[in-house]
Amino acid sequence: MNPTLVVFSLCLAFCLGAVPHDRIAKIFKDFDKNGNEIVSDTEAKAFFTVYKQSASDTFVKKDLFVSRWMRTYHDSRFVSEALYDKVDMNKDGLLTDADIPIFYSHVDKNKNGIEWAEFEKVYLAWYNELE
Ligand SMILES: [Ca+2]
Ligand SMILES: [Ca+2]
Ligand SMILES: [Ca+2]
Repeated sequence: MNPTLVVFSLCLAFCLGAVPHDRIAKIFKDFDKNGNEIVSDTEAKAFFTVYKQSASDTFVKKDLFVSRWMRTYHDSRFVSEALYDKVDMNKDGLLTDADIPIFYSHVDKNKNGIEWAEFEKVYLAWYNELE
């Protein structure tokens, strides 16, 4: 195989396959604070609390979430805004503590904590809806 073709094939494999998976893996790792490969309900709540302006706030501001998400995970503004709307599970326009249990049970289908496969499945489903 000539070098140009090798570079092209590598890019094709990497660009199409690996990029979203790397991103999801990083998000999952940030959720899973204690690194036991299961996201507990406490870890899920703590993950979103980080996006509040102050810990006593009752909701996460959309503009803060979006700018921070874009900076941390390099998703586009469009995707980051759409993710906020997705995690706003009760569709009242705000990401609050009330949304987290709904989000949690949506992802954790078999009720044993959120595993990687479950997390990846939901993220990819949401991501693909946006394209
Ligand atoms: Ca964990
Ligand atoms: Ca909500
Ligand atoms: Ca599970």
